[in-house]
Amino acid sequence: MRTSNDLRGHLGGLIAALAPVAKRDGTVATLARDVIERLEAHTLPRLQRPADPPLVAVSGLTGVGKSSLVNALSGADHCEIGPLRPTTTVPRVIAARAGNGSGSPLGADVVVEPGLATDAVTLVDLPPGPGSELAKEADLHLFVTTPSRYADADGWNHLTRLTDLAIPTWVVLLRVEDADEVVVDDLRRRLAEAGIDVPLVTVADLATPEATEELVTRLAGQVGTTGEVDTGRVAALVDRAQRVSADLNEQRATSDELRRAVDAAYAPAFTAAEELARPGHFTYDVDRPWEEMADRLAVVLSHRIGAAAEDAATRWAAHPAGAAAVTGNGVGLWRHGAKATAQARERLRYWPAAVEELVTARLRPRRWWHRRMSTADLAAMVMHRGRGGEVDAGWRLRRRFTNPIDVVASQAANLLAELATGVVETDKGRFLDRLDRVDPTLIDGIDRAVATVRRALAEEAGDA
Ligand SMILES: Nc1nc2c(ncn2[C@@H]2O[C@H](COP(=O)(O)OP(=O)(O)OP(=O)(O)O)[C@@H](O)[C@H]2O)c(=O)[nH]1
Ligand SMILES: [Mg+2]
Repeated sequence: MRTSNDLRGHLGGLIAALAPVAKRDGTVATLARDVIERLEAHTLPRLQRPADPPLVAVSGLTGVGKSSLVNALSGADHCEIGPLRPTTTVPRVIAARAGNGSGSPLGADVVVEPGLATDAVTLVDLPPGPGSELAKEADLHLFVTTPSRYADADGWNHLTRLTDLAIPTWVVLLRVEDADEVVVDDLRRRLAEAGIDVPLVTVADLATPEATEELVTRLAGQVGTTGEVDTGRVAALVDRAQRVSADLNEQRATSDELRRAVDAAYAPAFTAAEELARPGHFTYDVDRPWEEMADRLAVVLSHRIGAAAEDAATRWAAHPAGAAAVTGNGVGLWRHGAKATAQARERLRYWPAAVEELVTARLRPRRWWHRRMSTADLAAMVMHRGRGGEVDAGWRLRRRFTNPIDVVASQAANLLAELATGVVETDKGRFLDRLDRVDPTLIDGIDRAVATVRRALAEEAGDA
C-alpha cells in the first residue's frame, strides 16, 4: 500500500514533467497530452481503488448492437434496444455485484443485478461515438462492430482514438456466421496494416445461447488483475512518456543542425559588418554628412545580408526538416528581410548620437576653465579618428582629456560595428525564429520522472 502511494506521487511528477510539452504544437504534444489524460483519467483513480472490479466499457458506432451485447453479458434487459438511432444517449452502468457498496466512482443510473459477466465486472453501455469521461476511466473497451460495418471510416477513427489514448481495447465482431470467415480475415489484415495490436473476439448471433461464451471466459480472466496494481499497464504508459522525451531529443538535434546551417551562412555577413566599421576600411570624408555615408554602408551591408539569407535558405532546402520552412509563407527567407536596408540605414545613422554619448561619458575635459569644445565637435573628432583619419591634437589638447582620444576612437569604431552586426543579427533571427526551441531541462525532467516511476514499478513488482 505504501508503494502504491509512492507510485501515485511519482506519476504526479511524471504528469508535471510532461505538462509543458503538452502545451506545445505537433505530434509530440499530442502524445504527451494523451499520456497525461490516461494517467489522470484512469491510472491515478485506479491506483486509489485497486480492489474495484474491472470497468469494461462497450463502445462503437450506432446500431451495431452494443446495448444488445451488454444485455446478453449481464443476463437481463438493462439497456434499451430500439429502432431509432441512436437509441442509447447516456451511459448506462451495470455495476458488478462484487463492487456492491464499495463506493463505486460511477455516476447515477447504476443498476445492480447478477449476470453472467457482471458477477465481477462492471459494464458500461455507452452512447455511440468517441465516448464520455466515463469511457476514459474504463479499464477495458469493447469496440463493437459487425460484418456489415467493420470497414466504416468512422469506426476506425473511433478505434484509433482509443488506442492512441493507450486504452486497452478488444475488437468484438458481433453476428458472425460461418460464412463470415473472409470478413474476420479481412478485419485482422486491416488491424495489422493499421498497426493496431488488439485482440479480436467474434460473437455469433446473440440469439444463440453460447454466443458470448468466449467473451465471458476472456472477461473472467480480466478479473484476476484486480486487487493489485497492474504494473504492465502503467509501464506501457511510461514507455510512451519515454517516447515523448526521445522525440523531443530528436527535435532538438534537428533544430541544432538547422541552427548551425544558419550560423555558417550568416558568418560572412557578420565579418562584412565588422569590416565596415574597421578604421581605414573606407575613407570617411569629414566634409560629407554622416547620413550620406550611412546610406552607402547600408546598401553594402544589405547586399551581404541578402547573400547570407540565400545561402541559409539553400542549406535549409537541402535538409528534410528545413525544406518546408523555406516554401509557402517562408519564401521570403531566400532574400534579406523586406526592412533590412531601411533598418541598416536607420541604425548606422544613429552612430553620431551614440558617439556623442560615449564622448560625454569618456572624454570629459579635466579643466573646464580652458576653452570648451562642444560635444558635437568632440564627437566629430572621435568619429574622424575612429574612421582612421588623422587628428591634429597637440599635447595641450591631449592633456585636457581623462582618456586618450585613440582609445575612445576605437570604442566608437566598436559601437559602429555593433550597430552593423545588429542588423545582421535581426535578419538572421528570421531563420532562428522558425526553429523549435526545446529546453533541455524539459527533456531531463521527463527522463528523471520516467526513471523514478520505473524504479517504483520494479519495487512494486518485487513486493508482489
Ligand atoms: N440478428 C441480430 N440482431 C442484433 C444482434 N445484436 C443486435 N441486433 C439488433 O441490432 C439493432 C441495434 O441494436 P442495439 O443493441 O440497440 O445497438 P446499439 O449499438 O446499442 O445502438 P445505439 O444505442 O443506437 O448506439 C437492434 O435491432 C438489435 O435487435 C444480433 O446478434 N443478431
Ligand atoms: Mg445502445
